[in-house]
Amino acid sequence: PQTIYLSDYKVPAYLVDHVDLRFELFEHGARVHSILTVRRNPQSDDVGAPLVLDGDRLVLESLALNGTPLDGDQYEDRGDQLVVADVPEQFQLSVVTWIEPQNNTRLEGLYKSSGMFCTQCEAEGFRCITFFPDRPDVMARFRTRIEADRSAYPVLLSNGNDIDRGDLPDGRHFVTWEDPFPKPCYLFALVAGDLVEKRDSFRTRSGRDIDLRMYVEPRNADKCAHALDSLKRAMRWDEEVYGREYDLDIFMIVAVDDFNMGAMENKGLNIFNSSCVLASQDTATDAAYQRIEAIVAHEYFHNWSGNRVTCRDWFQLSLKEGFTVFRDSQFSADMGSATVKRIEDVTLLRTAQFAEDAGPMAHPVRPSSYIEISNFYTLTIYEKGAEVVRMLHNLLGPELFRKGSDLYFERHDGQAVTTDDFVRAMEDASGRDLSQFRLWYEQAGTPVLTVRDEFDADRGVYRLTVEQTLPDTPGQTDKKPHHIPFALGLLDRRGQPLPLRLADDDTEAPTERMLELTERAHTFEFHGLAECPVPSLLRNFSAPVRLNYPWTREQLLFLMSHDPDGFNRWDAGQRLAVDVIQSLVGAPRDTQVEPRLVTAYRHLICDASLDQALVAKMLQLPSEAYLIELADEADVPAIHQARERVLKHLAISLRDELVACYRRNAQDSAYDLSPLAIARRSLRNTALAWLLAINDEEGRALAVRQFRDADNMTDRIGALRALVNSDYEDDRNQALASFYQRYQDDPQVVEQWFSVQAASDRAGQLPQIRALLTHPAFDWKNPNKVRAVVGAFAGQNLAAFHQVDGSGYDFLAEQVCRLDDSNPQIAARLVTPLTRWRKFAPAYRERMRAALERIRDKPSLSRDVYEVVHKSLA
Ligand code: DPP
Ligand code: ZN
Repeated sequence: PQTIYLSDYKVPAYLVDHVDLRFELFEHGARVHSILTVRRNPQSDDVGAPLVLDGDRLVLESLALNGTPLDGDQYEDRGDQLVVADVPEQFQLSVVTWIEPQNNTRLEGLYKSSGMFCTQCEAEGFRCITFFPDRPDVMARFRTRIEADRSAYPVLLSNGNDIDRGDLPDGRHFVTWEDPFPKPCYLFALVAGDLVEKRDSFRTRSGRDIDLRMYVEPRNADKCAHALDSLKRAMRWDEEVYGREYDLDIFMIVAVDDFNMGAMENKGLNIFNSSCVLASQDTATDAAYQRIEAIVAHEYFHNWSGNRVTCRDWFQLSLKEGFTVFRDSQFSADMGSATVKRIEDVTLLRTAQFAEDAGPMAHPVRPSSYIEISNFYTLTIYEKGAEVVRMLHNLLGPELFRKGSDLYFERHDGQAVTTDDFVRAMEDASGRDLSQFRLWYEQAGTPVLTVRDEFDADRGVYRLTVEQTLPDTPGQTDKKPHHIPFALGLLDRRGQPLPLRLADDDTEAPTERMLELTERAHTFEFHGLAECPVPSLLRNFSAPVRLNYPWTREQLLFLMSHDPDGFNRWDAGQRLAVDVIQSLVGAPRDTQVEPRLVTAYRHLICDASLDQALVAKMLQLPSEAYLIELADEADVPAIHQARERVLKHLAISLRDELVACYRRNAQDSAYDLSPLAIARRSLRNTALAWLLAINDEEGRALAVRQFRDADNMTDRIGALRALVNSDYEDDRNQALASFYQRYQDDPQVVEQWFSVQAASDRAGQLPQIRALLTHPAFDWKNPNKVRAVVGAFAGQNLAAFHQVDGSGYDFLAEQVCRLDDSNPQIAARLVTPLTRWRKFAPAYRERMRAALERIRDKPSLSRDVYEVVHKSLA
């Protein structure tokens, strides 16, 4: 396979102004008629270049230029490209292709999912539909006519406005859609199915009424309200916070069961993975409700950050994704608890993105090469990309940042641009020099900040030295220092914030500062201090870095209860727990568990005056995945045991407090989704999980009762999970059976049922995982099912996956190979846990590498898996 380089970028030789599409949809295939209105690009110096169109697995039926059919010697069909050598300055090209959506298991382009036709064109799926310059800097106006059987496909949708519809012979009908906004073909969408429509409306700030329509299969008609409400909140929020108003008259959402991604922001016609949009009290957890709200908002926000202003090429993917993730995280923070949202984002970043950044697939936020672009929809592009935008927000402050985003949208509306254009808009609006900041887009790897401090009691000066280093990553060494916003505060011994005087005469000093690091090392002196303060560093995680400071357990305990920054209060607790667990990894059995950890947790559980949402988060011990990420040479069973030991020690020591906590937080009013109600459900389910981890009989009775009586999915699956992870084998099996019995007709709930088992070291050992793969509800063609079993096993059930005989790795390799031919995108995703092989203790490492080699040696490996495996082994 070929590597594509950013440095090879050339403007397109031809532009397409208009696309006229006609789809004839049948059960045995689809005929796609396309008429492209093309002209030479005046910006291109490639004069006389042939017209080159992309295509993938297409059967070309006919080709005509300005109405005249072309002979075989006037064009060349190279399989992945259609080349027409002699074309005039302007012309119309008519192309007819034949495709087979019913056999499309890759779920790219046009395919069928539970009886409906749907599309996924980002990044390069449109070329699976018809020949086209499939690149985001070619923006065209689309008109789309869809023809299909009327009774099987009463609903026919595409982008924009429906301008015509009618009947055709043989029980068929058509609808024509026109999208007035020029767009790249990756934003094209089509849906045809027997769907019910849920309607709502939204009045924009300028007084236009927007028709909101959601389309789902009839059985899901009662699961649309949350998505539609979320959509309206997102529309209002984007007007208020970014000044962005919706532009078409209709906004549509469709739920599809078989979908590679979470959702897709097609212009005016967002298509969602059912699991990211459908919700009811009985079937969706609190986490799912929040995820749906965030994803609906994310896709909606793309209408400006992605669609109106799009990417010049796929190296710029983070231009739209990083910015849009930042926007949706701001939105979620505004809708619920901002601190909790920050904790969740940072947890994901530190656990998974830092791991990616330290592994063989490490790449900059703006990569400079790729083999398969689908492999670059990564945590780095999305989550680190969002952190980079957040740092701009931190450096500029909210007003200048808004000025910058206004300028960006105004300057580039209707254009396909680069991350550099985004930074320039921020620069021009703020007057700040961001040239060093741009390195965040170019350099891969997570910076490490090492902080030292000393107190000069005689002068009352506290001196803080911050050094930054940037690790080497594949293809990048000797990197330059980053421009880093570093927020901090200092506390006195009673926990009061101290003024941060950077000079002696600093009288009105603030108690929190956003320092800026630009050199390899900085020393800051804080004056006028009577005692040595406790530093609160990198508040609210002001930059995506690893922070090293020699915290004492005393300091961490102090910050856990005193830091005014909620995020840092949580982080102090995490650091303490990490320190305690790490000290037990491989330690003798009789090593004591830090008693002050128990005291601190007792305080969290018992003090009902604390912010319960924050407490619910603080009670979550650092995950095994995070502990592995922090280890130099991870010994997974030892980490697993040490973590279990701490958890059980806490549960035994705090047994009565946990029961009291459970009872105090029992459901006492109607189900609602307020942050407090969510926190209380989280607390009672944590209490249950801990009690069952120590085989507590009362806990077991509470779990069985909660499982039976719950009026919502959070509580029902919380009890199920606790039982599944307990030693009560009969209860576990009974609960699993009754849960399945109740929800077997609901694919989204069955997915949860699969993953509860696959992620559990009790119910998800290899033989049980293999049994799940042959369960009647399992379906290799459905990515959610594959993720729920294979993904959850390898990604969450770490002690079971990391068997010293390598059986877990062999299993994963087998499933990757099995999926590679039918759905290479998902297959490549599944490889991820193996890519980290260098991170593990030698016995494991070698077997992980052997599994990668087994995948490498599979005949006819897809480009997707090829890239991940070869880069991992390099
Ligand atoms: N569907 C993906 C997202 O919205 C790709 N655009 O992030
Ligand atoms: Zn996105």
